[in-house]
Amino acid sequence: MSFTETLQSITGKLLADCTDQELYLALLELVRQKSADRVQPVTGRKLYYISAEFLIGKLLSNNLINLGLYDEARSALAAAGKRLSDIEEVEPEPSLGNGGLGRLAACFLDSLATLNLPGDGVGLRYHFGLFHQSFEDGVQNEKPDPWLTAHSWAEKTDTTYPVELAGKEYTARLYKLAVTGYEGRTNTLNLFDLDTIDESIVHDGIAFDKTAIDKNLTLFLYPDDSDEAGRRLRVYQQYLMVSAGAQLILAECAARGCNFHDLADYAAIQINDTHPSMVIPELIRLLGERGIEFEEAVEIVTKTCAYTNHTILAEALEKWPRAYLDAVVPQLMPIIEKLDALARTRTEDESLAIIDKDDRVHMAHMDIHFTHSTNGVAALHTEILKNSELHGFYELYPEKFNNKTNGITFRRWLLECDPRLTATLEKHIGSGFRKDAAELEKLLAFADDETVLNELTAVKKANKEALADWLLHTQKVTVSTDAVFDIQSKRLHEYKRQQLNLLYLIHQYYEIKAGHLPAAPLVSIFGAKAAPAYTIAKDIIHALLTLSKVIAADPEVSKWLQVVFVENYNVTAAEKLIPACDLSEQISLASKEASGTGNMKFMLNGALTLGTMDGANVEISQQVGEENIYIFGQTSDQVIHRYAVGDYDPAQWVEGDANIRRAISFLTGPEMLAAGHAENLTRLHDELIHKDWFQTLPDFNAYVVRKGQALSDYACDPMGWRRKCLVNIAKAGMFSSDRTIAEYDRDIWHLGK
Ligand code: 26M
Repeated sequence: MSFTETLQSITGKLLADCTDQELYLALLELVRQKSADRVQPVTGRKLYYISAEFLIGKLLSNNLINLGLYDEARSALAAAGKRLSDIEEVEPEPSLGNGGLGRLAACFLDSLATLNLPGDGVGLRYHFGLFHQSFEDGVQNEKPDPWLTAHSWAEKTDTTYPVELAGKEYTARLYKLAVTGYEGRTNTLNLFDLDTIDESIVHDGIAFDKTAIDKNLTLFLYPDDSDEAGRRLRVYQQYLMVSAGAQLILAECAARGCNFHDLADYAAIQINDTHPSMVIPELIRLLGERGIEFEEAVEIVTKTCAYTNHTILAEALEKWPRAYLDAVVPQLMPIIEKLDALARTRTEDESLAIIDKDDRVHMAHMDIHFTHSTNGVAALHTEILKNSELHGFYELYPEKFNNKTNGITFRRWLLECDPRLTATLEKHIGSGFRKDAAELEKLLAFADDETVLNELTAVKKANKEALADWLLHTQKVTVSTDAVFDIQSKRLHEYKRQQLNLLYLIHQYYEIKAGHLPAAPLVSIFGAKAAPAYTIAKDIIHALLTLSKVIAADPEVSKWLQVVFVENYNVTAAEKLIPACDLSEQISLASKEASGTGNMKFMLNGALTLGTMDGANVEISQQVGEENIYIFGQTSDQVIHRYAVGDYDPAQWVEGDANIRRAISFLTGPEMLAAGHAENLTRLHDELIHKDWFQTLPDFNAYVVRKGQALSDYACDPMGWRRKCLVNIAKAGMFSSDRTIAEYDRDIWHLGK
């Protein structure tokens, strides 16, 4: 049967007579059938990647590409007068993650299946993903973001497990979502849910009754910052995930012949940050029910589990008050206490204990003591863990610590999102890079080939036109594709320093007014959601939206400068923004961004990085060489030292530097107050002058200079610029998540063996 015939046999009518919705459902069904054909039996060790977030994004095109059906599907639809891109619009995005951590989990699933490794995900089936963001009166507004439609990728199963929360029994139901690799096998993303969830209890945006657990437990993915009742709900969610997950793992292993004493020969469990850490005591509890003594259970669990740390930010490291855990998971507390006692026999250092003197349970500490591997997510991050944040643990268990620099799947972040670049690469270096990212280096042979460089320029221009179209249709803004497209898209956090970019833009506003024109016009594009309770983050969004209005209303400045804040930044938006970017903003305070993965996506799509020596920027810089990246600012050592001394005083920088003073004062000046809200602007102004916790001001001048250099290179040396872009694409191979997964397998998992 031809592709058209197969599809018509599903729809029961001619493709030309189908709506986009009907075609979407038919393609979904077809992909399901083809994915099922690629399920393979498991032998030896199988991975369970357990994570509170899987930011999978839309799946239709990704699955068609991985199944090798994309071109066929597109032509069959075109022959019937339909466009695949229109059908893509029908699919709602599953935004089941906050940002990098969740997207990493999704990239890892793709690479596991592509490398033919047995590796499933374990998580939660949230009814709403991260909230939908809209801007009203210059302020972020949050609404539910539904993705579960009558037909969705996650299929209901008959498998259920009992889970006891606060002494009451609930029933966790398993849903399965097929994950098919590129020319690879099909694995499973296992998502748990309760049948009793009631979406109708959501009111006024994303508010809901927090007490009715049976109705609300899996309603929402938690934004990474929330109130007291929300934090308590997180413990409920986490235990639902790990208890159902652990029962699933034990059942699957038993079905393959495991007697539980040999669990580590059947399963490897990767704990993605501390959200799933309760899987450790839960497995010990379940093994106990199956007749295994505490000491042996601890050994088995330690051999089976490994832990990944994704941040050094103290406010993000989970420490649950014992009272919470006593209330929600009383069955785990005796085990956690025994683990704490056991850990205390290994060290006298009180700071390494699981339960501290204030009766808080440190989830990361439990992970490090009772798993066999702790890894950081970029070289610098792992060094900081070993040398400062987790130094005591490193002294106790040096053999457990290792680095696994993050990566991204090139299927979604090159083949799918940038078909123009993919085709151009293929023309010159063949198609080997599709399976082996290291082959991108072949492009270096064309570094001085003007024809190739011109083709890359044409690709970028076409992608910028496509983005301009999309911005016009979705955001109602017009941008000039002759300008430099400068993009900062990522979660809104003070440590990521969108406020540094904001101060730069104000500085440029003044410079242009004074007749000091930049080398090139600039379109400065932001995409970012702020956690609903993160006040200053929301103030930064407000300041950028207000500045955007002020500049747009000023004909003198708007010829040279435009600020665009894209509403509801998500994976779908990222796929539009990244291929069109000239300059990628990666300007976190050195030492604070564990890795970053957006930095890799932009580089792969031929953008140049303007960044600090932080996270994986350090490795990007090593790969491309310092002449092909714009680095500025304090080093992580300088930052860590400044924090240690504790003498940072932003007021001194404001007093000592007229440009800084001018830029900050503008926030509460007449232009901004006329266009925005005094309360938000004043709060941000005061925060910068009195706290500036992430040291924006010491990096301000270096940032202005380096960004000026980038703009002038772009304008004055276009061939030199494009050559740098080529080197970035060619050197992106090491940031493929295939490389990352191969390293996890080699050093930690040993799958299939
Ligand atoms: C929460 C509230 C206020 C400020 C910060 C947070 C917060 C920060 C980090 C919460 C959780 C955080 O860590 C988890 C996380 O998402 N880490 C990200 O993981 C990615 C994948 O490894 C890395 O690329 C990112 O650098 C890292 O921030």
